[in-house]
Amino acid sequence: MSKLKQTIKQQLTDKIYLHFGRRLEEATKGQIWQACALVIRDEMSAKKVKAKRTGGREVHYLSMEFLLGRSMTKNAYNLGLLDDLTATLKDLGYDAADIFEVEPDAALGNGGLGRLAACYLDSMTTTGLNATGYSLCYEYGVFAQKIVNGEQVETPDVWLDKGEMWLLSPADEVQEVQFGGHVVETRLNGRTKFTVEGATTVLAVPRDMLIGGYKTDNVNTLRLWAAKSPVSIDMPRFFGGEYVKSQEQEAAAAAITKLLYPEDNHFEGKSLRLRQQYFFVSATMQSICKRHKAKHGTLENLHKMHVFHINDTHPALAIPELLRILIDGEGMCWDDAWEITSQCFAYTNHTILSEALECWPQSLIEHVMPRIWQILREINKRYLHQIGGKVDENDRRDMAIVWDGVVRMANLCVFAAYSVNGVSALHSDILKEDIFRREYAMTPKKFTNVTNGVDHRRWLAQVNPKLDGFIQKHLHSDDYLLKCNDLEKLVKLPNSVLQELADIKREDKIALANHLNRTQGALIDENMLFDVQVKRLHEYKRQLLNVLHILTLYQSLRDNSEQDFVPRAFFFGAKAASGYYAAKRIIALINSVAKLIDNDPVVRGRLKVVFVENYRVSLAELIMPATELSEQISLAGKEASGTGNMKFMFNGALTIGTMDGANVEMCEAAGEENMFIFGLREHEVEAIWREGRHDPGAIYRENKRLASVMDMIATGLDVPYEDIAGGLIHNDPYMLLTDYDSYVAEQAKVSETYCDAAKWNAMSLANIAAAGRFASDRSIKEYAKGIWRV
Ligand code: 26W
Repeated sequence: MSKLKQTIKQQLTDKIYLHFGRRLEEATKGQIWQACALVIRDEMSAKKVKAKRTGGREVHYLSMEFLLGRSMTKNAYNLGLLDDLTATLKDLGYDAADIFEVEPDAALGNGGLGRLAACYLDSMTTTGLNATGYSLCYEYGVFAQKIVNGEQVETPDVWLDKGEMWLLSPADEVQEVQFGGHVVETRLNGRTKFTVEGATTVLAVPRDMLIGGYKTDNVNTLRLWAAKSPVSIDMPRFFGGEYVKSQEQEAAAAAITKLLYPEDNHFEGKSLRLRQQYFFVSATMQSICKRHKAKHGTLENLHKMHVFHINDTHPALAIPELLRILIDGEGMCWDDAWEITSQCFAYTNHTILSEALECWPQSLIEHVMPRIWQILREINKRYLHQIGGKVDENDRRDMAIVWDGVVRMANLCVFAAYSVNGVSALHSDILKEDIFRREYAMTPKKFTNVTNGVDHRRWLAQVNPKLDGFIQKHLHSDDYLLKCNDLEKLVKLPNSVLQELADIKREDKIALANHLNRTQGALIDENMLFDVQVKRLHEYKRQLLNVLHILTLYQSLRDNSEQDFVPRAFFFGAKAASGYYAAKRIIALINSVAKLIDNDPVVRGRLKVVFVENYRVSLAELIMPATELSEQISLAGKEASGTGNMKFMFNGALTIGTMDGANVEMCEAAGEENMFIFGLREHEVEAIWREGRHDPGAIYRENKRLASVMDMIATGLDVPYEDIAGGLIHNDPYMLLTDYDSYVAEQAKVSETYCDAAKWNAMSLANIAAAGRFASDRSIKEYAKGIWRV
């Protein structure tokens, strides 16, 4: 046994002995997992103590979501311990994969925005930045999805029982957050002093997760705030027999971080959500300001040493909260406080869907945080004054931060932040030309683009060790793990390597098929083309367009079962927000189509539809390597970037996609000949709306093939879906019918290309070779240099 393995074994023995009072041989699987977590956590703590910090500006990344997934393999991999840990477990008689599966996903996020934050934490740490992530310690992450009779059922997602092992609790850094009450103004030395009386205090307890980087001693922290009442029990009430009432205050406080709201790209305006947001930013800003003041004795130089990054508008209340701390806490005048604040914040926009833009009722803000409301009103007044003469009345109305009793968070961010960016070139252009065009005209320098990226160490090397081995073997080094552009060298490889690539894909397909057979009883033939669409369920992402294509193939096979046909397995994985009825109907439809195909001997064996239950990070890690065709088919202009598209690309899948979000740049990088592009371009979509040419009813009447598929959806399945078909005919806001023919034609090209295995594999290699620029290391370097200036 190697020395490292011996050390790990000794440490595991000690942990089991000290924490569970058992001998290693007597430990349960869960205890072995916990012991592994402790060993790794200790290793990171030790590194953190030793880490030397550079003096530059500190980055604080504020995000309501961090979709982390599992941490064990990630941390072990980054520490360079994964192989030895795996081998040690094997020596002890365990299957390491079995132990690693004990860990629940930390699903503290919904989708793209949350997973991006997790990838960025890794890259910030690996590239050596002094950065801290901040979020909430939700007791329940995004719901666990069950499919019952074809429909989604939500169940609570318990993660803390085990996830807690990663968390440290620095009790001396608890913060106090005030809610409600009323503002009292007193005059003191010619100035007005604002205090809030009658407020309710909620404690913010920090739960810190250490984040280790790859091949570096740098260790950063993700700070998750948990809410707690200062009074856990009302003793007189309890002894008076009011047992439930005696604990109400604690319950009310704990409710704040009870669960993550499952709405993705849809604003709900719930009062508890507003409380979550303020709790989050108030605790964060207070703790940073306190630490800074303790060290420097003043907050006057805060902007020189810190930058606060706002991940979409959800943490935007950090802006008035900082003003509050500077004015009410430090006694600064407005102008001085504003001078500092306006140099502290950078804002990233992640969506232009109007229903996703946060607009809070003024009355709610006033009620929940009266002092913050006053500050917002003052910002708005000064902003309107500043733009006063420069814009007309319509623009003034659209640019206002507060208008007609509504507070618009995006307008607040664009005005107060010194930097505003979108997440792909196309998306950033839309920000400049459309939703923020007026602000862009006034302050063009503020606006930039940073195209998203993904952590390729996790999403390639770690989840696809065979592909990682292939790359290292042929590039004769592992440099690409830190220098993502090294992947470009793969283009020079001779065609003789392509079979190896195909063999790897085949093994990964078998692994996925076996897993889905084991977990949900799916029977999948690994010889089929694996065609995958995994992402949140949303009408704009057009899972329904995919269904239209599947039913087109189905009908074509029914009409002529003798035709040459490339067998395909279609995989869907998607959660629908609990209140999103249309999305839930689409899940039910997909399951109906799956059933139809399974029960039909004519198509069975040539078509297969699998709805992957409870799609999440740990499942994505199995799916990405096994995918051959990645579906990125949103209506052009709607998907800000997409990041799943990049993960597939790193794993050698080919993409069928629209010219939307980062697909545009993927196409530029890999070459159009290596992608399957279809559909309207963004400017064409615009023109159709502008000229009033959108007419889905006409398309339905004229396109026989499409009409027949839609009629089947309406009344030809096990249950009717007339609502879905009718919605398309009468409304179709995401233009599925308009793009249908082009999509089906491109899909035919996919099948044709797949028959030429050599060509397919060459295209796959070309995609991997071009994927380097979609690594989050590249994105983070751009943020560091261009935006954070660190
Ligand atoms: C207030 C409700 C709400 C919740 C979440 C509104 C908006 C959101 C997110 C901003 C939605 C989201 O995750 N957007 C995705 O962000 C990814 C990372 O930049 C992009 O790749 C996706 O295209 C974008 O949809």
